[in-house]
Parts: sequence; C-alpha cells; structure tokens
Amino acid sequence: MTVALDPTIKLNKIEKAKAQKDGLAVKDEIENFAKIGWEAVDKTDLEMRLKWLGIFYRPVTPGKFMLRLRTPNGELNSAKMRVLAEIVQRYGEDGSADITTRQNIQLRGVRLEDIPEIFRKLETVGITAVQSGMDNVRNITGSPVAGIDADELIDTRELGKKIEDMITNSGEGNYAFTNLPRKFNIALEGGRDNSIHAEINDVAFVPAYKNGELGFNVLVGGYLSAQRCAEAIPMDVWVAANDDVVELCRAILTVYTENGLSEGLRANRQKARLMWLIDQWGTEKFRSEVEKEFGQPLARAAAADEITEDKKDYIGVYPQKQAGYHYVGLHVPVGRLDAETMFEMARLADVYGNGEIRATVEQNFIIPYIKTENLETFLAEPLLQRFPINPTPLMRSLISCTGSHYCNFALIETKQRGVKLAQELDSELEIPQRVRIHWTGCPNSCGQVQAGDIGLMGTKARKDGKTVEGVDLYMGGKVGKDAKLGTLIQKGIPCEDLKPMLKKLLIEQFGAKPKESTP
Ligand code: SRM
Ligand code: SF4
Repeated sequence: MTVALDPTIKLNKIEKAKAQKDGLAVKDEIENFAKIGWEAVDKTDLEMRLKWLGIFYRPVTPGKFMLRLRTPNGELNSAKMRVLAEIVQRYGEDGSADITTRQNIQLRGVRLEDIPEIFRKLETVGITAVQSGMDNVRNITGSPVAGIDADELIDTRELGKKIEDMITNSGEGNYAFTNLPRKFNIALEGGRDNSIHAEINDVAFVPAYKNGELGFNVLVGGYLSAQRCAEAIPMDVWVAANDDVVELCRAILTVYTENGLSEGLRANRQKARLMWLIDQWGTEKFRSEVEKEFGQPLARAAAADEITEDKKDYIGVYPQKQAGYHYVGLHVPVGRLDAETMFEMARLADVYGNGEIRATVEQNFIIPYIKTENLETFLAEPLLQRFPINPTPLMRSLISCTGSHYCNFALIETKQRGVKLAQELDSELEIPQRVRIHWTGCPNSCGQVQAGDIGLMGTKARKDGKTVEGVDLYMGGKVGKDAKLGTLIQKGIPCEDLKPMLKKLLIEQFGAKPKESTP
C-alpha cells in the first residue's frame, strides 16, 4: 500500500527496506532464487522479504528453511495433510512440521530450490503461505470445533476464510496489506469458551446478542511482546455475523496502515502494534476513524458478550451436534509432527471421518465426524499411542514455542526440555487439576507464557558464577471467560533448578501430592 510519507519521521531500518522494495515483490523473483540458490540471494531478500511468502531463513540451520502456511480457523483435511507430509518426507531427518500457537502449520527442512514446486503443490489443495510473516496479518484463528460443536453460537469458518481472502487477494498476494507497521493478529470466536485467546489479539470478535440478533462485540489492541503486553480492550462496536466483519477488518487494517507514518508507528518497532495507535488517539477517535473508513455508522457494543465458559482443550471424545458422530481431540506433544504421523493423520481422517482435520491453538488436532459405532476401533489405532486422548496431566496442557533448535531469538531450548520435565513431574506427582504450563524461548512470548497457569520464559541465569540457561517464572494467566494475563513472579531461575522448584509449586499451589513410589 502506498502511504503518505511524513518527512519529519525517521523510518526504522525495516521501514527503509520496505520503502525500497515491498516484501511481496519477491513473489516475482522466487523462480530465479530457486535457480541461483539461497547463498546468492540478496541478504535483505533472504532474511526479510522472503517472509512475505512465508519462507523463513533460519540462521540456526542455514539452507534449511521454515515455511509458515495459512490455515484459517485451523481447518485442514486429509488431502492437504498428505501434500504437507510429502513435502517434509523428502527432507528425511530434516523434515518435520509444527502445529503452532495460532492453529497453523509450519514446515521444516525446506530447500529454496524446491519452493516453486512446493507452492504449485500447495495451490492444488488450496493452501497459501503468502503474507504469513513479518509486517502482515497472521493466521486467522477461530474455534476448532466450528460447525460441529453442539453449543456453538456462530460458525466462523466462512468468515475466517473471507477475511483471509480479502487480505491476501485469495492467496495471490495483496499489496494493499503488505506494508503494515508491524505484525497483526485477528481472531474470530464462535463458541462460548474464548478458544482463540481474544485478549491477546490485535482484533478479536466475540459473540454477543444485540436486539436479539447474534453478532460480535469487537476487542482491539491485544498483544504480547518483549517490551509490553496488553490485553485487548473493547472498541465499543458490535457487528452482525456477516460480511460486515470482513469489511470492518479491512477498515481497521487500512486505518492502522495509513496512519502508521503520521502517528510515528513506523519509527520505533517496539511501539508499532495497533495498541500504540489506540493509545495515541484514544478509543473514541480510533473508533470514529475506523467508522469513516467503514463508510457507514458502526453499532455500539452489545451490553454483554456470550463468553461464559472456561477454555476447553478439546482433547478426548465428544459428541457432535450432528447426531451419531463424535469428534476426537488427539494430543500432540508440543505440536511436533513428522511425515509418518502426518500420513497417518490423513489416513485416519479418511477412514473414520469425512477427511476433515482441525488444528488447535494448544498445538493439537481434532478428527471430526467419527461414527459412534467406529469409535472403539478408532481409539485402538496405533497413532493414538503417540498422540493420546488421555495424556498425563501436565503433558496434556503443555505448550511450547520453537526454541533454540530452530529459532535464533531463543535463549534456551524449550520443546524437548518442556516435554522431559512434564513427563518426569507427571510420573512423580498426583496432580488433581489441569495445570497449563507454557514455555517460550525468549521474551517475544510466541508460547504465550502470560496465558499459562505457569509460564516459563527463556532467559540467561547465573549459577555458581557462570551464565546458564534459565527461565523467568510467570503465574496467574487466566484463559476463557474473564481471561487475564499472568505476571512475572521470579526472575532468572537456572533450568537445572527448575524441577524441584516446580514440584514445590505444584504441591503448594495446585494440590499435587507426591506419588508413593517416587522420591
Ligand atoms: Fe512468534 C517472531 C514463532 C506465535 C510473538 N515467532 C517469531 C519468529 C518468526 C522469529 C524468527 O524469525 O525466528 C519465530 C519463528 C521461529 C520458528 O522457526 O518457528 C516465531 N510465533 C512462532 C510460533 C511458530 C510459535 C509456536 O511454536 O507455535 C507461532 C506461529 C504462529 C503462526 O502460525 O503464525 C508464533 N508469536 C506468536 C504469538 C502467539 C499468538 O499469536 O497467539 C505471539 C504473541 C502474540 C502477539 O503477537 O501479540 C508471538 N513472534 C512474536 C513476536 C513479538 C511481537 C512483537 O510485537 O514484538 C516476534 C518478534 C517480532 O515480531 O519482532 C515473533
Ligand atoms: Fe523464537 Fe522467542 Fe518466538 Fe520462541 S518466543 S519462537 S524463541 S522468537
């Protein structure tokens, strides 16, 4: 998008690079990049602009790229999953995939020379990776049980897809929205349990009745970052559950993009998320600017929303609103998949369901439409040994960001460490309640530590005069109804001291009891 330059504002480094050449421009060069090889690609194109196509250069594994897709509302199916499995399979040990904290899929080990062919394959099953990184709108999240949950208020799948199509020009790439001041998160809730973490999205739609009509109240400005974490605040707007939602997203994104320069959002990247514009203007001015762009009066918010339940994790077997069918949520330890398990997921979805697969923000997946009479055989399938429906208590709610294995921001390794610790504590303690432990490798908080009952954020700690891997401890995150962010409790705990510390915490604050046979 062409934005009017205010000459008094000093652009930050990224803004300068974007002004020189839009990120999306690499779309026309990708065939050439694939031919010349990644070492010959211009540094800014390689490390920055390729992210507009979802291609992430990984300094930790040079030459082996991460490809971030878009899966609005977490909707996948067996055909998509098979194509994704084929892509990672060709990379052997290097190939894997992650279910992300935005209900999305990232592929690993990908080679730049294969990208044109990969994009062609993805297109055949309706997947795009465009505009999934850097200053773009991230995956649109929605309830993972949309359309199958008996208590559902609004099925958000179609709206989620329409928003994505508006932003990406149906996957072709859309220069209108490739130059936001910063990343941008949109979430649509259709159920009652705030499955999408409305509180940490730049724009969140939550179900609400106005004059007897079901639509959405709109929250704005939520985000997590190293410098500041802000809970989304009411925009004092209600919209009907129709194309107005798409139009409102367009209007908000346009206001955010066009006012980025005059309001200084393009000078300091730490102060460039939507909340900073709302801070500068106040909610009333923000609302009226959006209203102008929307082109017609916006209704004031409904008095109450319909978020009335605690957040579910969807693991286990649940009846669907369609009589005779169940959906089954399988637990994927810290979201990590490999080709073999992905092929199996696709097979199970075809054999037992209708081919659909849903991803969750807890980094797990759901297979819907399993006939009641086939449940028993389904539950005996070998994949359920690896991805169980009844994981042990801490494993069940474990979330982790990528960590140092692939992410160069990481201060610590997260996924393996998180799994090991949860398994050990589960084997040593009787834990009577759900305890949600979130790990994140650095203060960017991709693993949403502020949402956890216990949040562990990677840092460097001191032990015996040496610098060691450590964590800052967060506690008190509440999700679902009345969600609120957890806060920092203790800084710089060496990872090697973490187990006894967590054990004590679980016993004293979460009612855990040591199992008799363990120390
Ligand atoms: Fe994130 C940057 C991974 C969800 C806040 N995030 C990154 C990068 C791209 C950094 C990089 O280039 O290495 C990470 C890629 C590592 C890799 O190889 O996987 C990364 N973020 C992730 C994922 C994969 C974590 C996961 O394991 O699930 C999630 C991908 C979501 C998706 O499908 O698009 C992911 N990141 C989040 C979330 C959670 C959410 O959206 O609910 C947040 C906090 C919420 C938010 O954004 O407000 C988050 N990521 C960040 C930030 C801090 C943003 C800021 O305003 O400062 C960064 C750093 C940045 O953008 O400068 C970041
Ligand atoms: Fe990387 Fe930090 Fe995000 Fe983890 S929180 S994925 S370490 S940027």
